[in-house]
Amino acid sequence: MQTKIYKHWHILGAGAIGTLLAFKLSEQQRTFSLIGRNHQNDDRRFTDLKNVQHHLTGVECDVIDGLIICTKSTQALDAFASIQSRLGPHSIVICLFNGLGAQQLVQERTNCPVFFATTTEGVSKVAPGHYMYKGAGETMVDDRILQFINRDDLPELFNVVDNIDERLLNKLVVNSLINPLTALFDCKNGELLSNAQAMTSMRALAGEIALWLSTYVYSTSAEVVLDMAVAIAKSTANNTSSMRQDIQRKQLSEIDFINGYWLKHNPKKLILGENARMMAEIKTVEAKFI
Ligand code: KPL
Repeated sequence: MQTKIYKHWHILGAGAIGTLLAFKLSEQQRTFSLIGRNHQNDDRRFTDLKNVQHHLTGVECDVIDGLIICTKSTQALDAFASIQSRLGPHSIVICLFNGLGAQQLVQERTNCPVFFATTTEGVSKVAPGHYMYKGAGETMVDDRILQFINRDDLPELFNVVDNIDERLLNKLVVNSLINPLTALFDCKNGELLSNAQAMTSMRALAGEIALWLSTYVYSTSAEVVLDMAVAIAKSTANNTSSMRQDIQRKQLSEIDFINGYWLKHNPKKLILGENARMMAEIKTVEAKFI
């Protein structure tokens, strides 16, 4: 099959991961448009791992061929709808955001091919419009994308993988056990491990999610699920989770697309009381400022 050439990329969402992508593309001497909240090309500053600061400027380009959505999962569908009229017959869409569920909503809205992606890159906001690279990670995209695009046209940071669904589920497991608890206990990821109440809750979440996975996807145990989250809580001990950051900034969290995913996709009505409690408690906190 003849593939189109994708040289210019539109990045929807000018936050931490969007800015990292813009930086990686500029390093490859590729052009990009970085579309932020005001729908214009946003300028960004980015400090790389060697502590060198870069000024990133996008290029205006009306027609969108390659689109990477890096918004919060809560904003992905609205943001996509706002630029959808600019997509052409060869457009392809990559969803690179936390959680699960919003990707499917984007997919249902368009006839363009939509590919799921996930990342473990560490980038933090240090000032308005300024982001800093905190730790290199891995960014993975579904290898089915190669049916539509040459490998060389993909931004270099993407690794193509044949098990993106499994990787997204693993990330969802980790986020479900760590993120709401760090937000509710207002602590760093590693501090959960010495908090008896948080660990009791984490164990209950692990049991419910192991039941969900064993019922609908693959057989696993609460220990395996818990170990996965404990390992990440240790390796990111000093991190402030994305959900704790959202709550600290008085922004809507991604709880609907994290713990909410297990509850929403549960045709056998498994009892997932601790996940439901996390949802309710985070929503109670959000209701105070939204
Ligand atoms: O992905 C994360 C998040 O904060 O959303 C973890 C892995 C928990 C790291 O902070």
